[in-house]
Amino acid sequence: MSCPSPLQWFLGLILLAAFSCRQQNPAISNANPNIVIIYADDLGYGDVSANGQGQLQTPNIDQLAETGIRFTNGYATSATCTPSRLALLTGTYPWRDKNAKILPGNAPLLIDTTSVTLASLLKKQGYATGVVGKWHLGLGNGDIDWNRTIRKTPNDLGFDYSFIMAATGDRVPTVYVENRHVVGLTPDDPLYVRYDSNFAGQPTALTHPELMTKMTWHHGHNQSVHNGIPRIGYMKGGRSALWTDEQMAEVFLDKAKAFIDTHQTRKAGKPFFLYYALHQPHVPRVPGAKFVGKSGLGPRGDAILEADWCVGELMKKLRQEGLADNTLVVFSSDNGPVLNDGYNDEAVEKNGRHTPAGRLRGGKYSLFDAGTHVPFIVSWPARLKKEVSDALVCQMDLLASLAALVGSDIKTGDSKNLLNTFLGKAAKNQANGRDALVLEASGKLAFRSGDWVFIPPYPGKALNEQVNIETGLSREPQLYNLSADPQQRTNLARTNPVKRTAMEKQMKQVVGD
Ligand code: NG6
Ligand code: CA
Repeated sequence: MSCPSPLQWFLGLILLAAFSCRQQNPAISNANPNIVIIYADDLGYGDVSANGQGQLQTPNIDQLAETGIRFTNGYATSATCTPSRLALLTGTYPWRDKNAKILPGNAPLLIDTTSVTLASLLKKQGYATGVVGKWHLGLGNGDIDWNRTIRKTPNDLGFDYSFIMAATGDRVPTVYVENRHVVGLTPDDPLYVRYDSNFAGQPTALTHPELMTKMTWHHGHNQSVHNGIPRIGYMKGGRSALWTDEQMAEVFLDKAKAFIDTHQTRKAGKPFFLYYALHQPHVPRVPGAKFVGKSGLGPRGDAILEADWCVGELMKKLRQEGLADNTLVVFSSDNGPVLNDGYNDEAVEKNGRHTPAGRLRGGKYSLFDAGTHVPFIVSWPARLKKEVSDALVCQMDLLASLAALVGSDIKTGDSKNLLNTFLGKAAKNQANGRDALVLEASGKLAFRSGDWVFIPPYPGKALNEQVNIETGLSREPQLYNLSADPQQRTNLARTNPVKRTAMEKQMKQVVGD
């Protein structure tokens, strides 16, 4: 028998390499699906048509519920953005960290770089990890020079790739940060950011109201103006890097798709985790041209239709790459809805009969249910059947649950392993979700246990007049039974002291005194 020729050797080696690559590649397995978390900003329970309580149509988000589980008792931990995001990524109650409140655009990174995050744990299990969109968890050490390499970014928390806005659309700096650099910044026009006082000689919405060509402010938002829109905070220079709000949805979507291209299973031989943090429908609501006027509900409704389109485009990309079946997608929102959040954008005037919070009481910033009770869908076509679950689940539980899914043995704090609930194996009743959950709004806490909610007495106004949302604060203790009274209309604290005392005691056991 003759020896193999060099060409035969070469072909043999290629075959061997291809075979061993398949052996090592766990990505297609059911235990290691790709994972995408799509996280909307200020989207209410009733803003998603699958939940059946509003007037808007969100067909692409609804489609996720066709291939998975729609949770009717899904919660963010908090009624504002930063704390909810902290809990989502670290699996820890945000009220344990006194700095976990709405951050300015120049805040230091809130999460310790030694902490376990969703990204770091999945990376450890062999995932390629990326975040695209709204960050709002701080960057650097608090003294960022935006013109240099930024030292502490999502890339220090387990993300291989990041393309983010630092805080919110209404906060400076209005630039994108990719990994450790401001995108498009040129040295001839450096960028400076401050929140305490303006830079000498720089215009603001107060000194130069004529700069507000696209939107005027209603409350707050009267400092630096960019793209005809007044913002929170002061900014100088960096003109080459400033974003265009109308293009933001496409910019983030393109980066999310590019991440899938770069890291998608077949090329990189790894599963991926993408945290796609949409900006919509947070203020300022400036959707792209094709969505303007589409909803009939003004810019807020249009921004939601744009968000729905983004979801559809991302799913289309997964299908095109043959990845849709084995990708687990979680869709949720960081807090409840608000109409007037500081701009004159006709959100109130054009809302019509739409109910952003569905039938729930309150909204963003509120301790009432709509502050934290949000849309929550888990889709995974390869594994899940369409189902509606009323189990009590929280975004904070994704950490322990996904850890269990990918075989990680990390220790988690407040995060509960609800993998069976998220995968629909459990029966459809609350016994399979959490027993209890602490809810937070502006540092004040409420407690849900089973169907019951207890709100301790707090000083403070019952109505946040600026946004016209009930705060949930009262000097009287409040006790509601959500199964009989989802709108929290009947306070049972006086008529059912036994339950009230039990709830109070249970809450203290979790929160401390
Ligand atoms: C508030 C802003 C509001 C919004 C919110 C953060 C004012 C008057 N209001 O302080 O417009 O930016 O912060 O929203 O400035 S969140 O969804 O990121 O938590
Ligand atoms: Ca938010």
